[in-house]
Amino acid sequence: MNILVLNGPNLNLLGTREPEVYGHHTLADIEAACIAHGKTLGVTVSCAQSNVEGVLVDHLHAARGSMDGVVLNAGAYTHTSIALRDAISATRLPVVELHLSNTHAREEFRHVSMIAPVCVGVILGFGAAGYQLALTALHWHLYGSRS
Ligand code: CA2
Repeated sequence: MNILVLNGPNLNLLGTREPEVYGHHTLADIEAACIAHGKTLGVTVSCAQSNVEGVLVDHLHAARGSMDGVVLNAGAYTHTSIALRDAISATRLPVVELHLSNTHAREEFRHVSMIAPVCVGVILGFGAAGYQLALTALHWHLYGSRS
């Protein structure tokens, strides 16, 4: 099984600023932990990050045919991007929406997700551990009923 962990804008800055909101882990730490957790699940994890909306769309398109599912932290594009929503629908892959912070406990504009309706589920508020939770959830979604 192949899973893409895709991160959106500004998440390359993790660990450098706002640790009270996003924690102390860098994106490299999180990606390494995802790959290691994937091994315990028997999953090959690939990671990508972009600050550019269209590049994220391209990653989703490329995932079709090569990946079994996607863990997506779309960052602020979560709240604005119909293009990402359409790309998720187009891939027909199961996508888990993921956020480090509890977006519902923050500003009102973060309470809205354009992508949640086309994702299989949402995990938020558990910091970096959320990525492992999302991988486990996606593994369960794909194979849980068979194992
Ligand atoms: O909580 C999350 O994971 C978010 O997706 C993070 C986004 C935010 O726009 C979403 O509402 C919730 C922002 C990521 C910004 O990351 C930074 C990391 C370090 C320093 C500054 C920003």
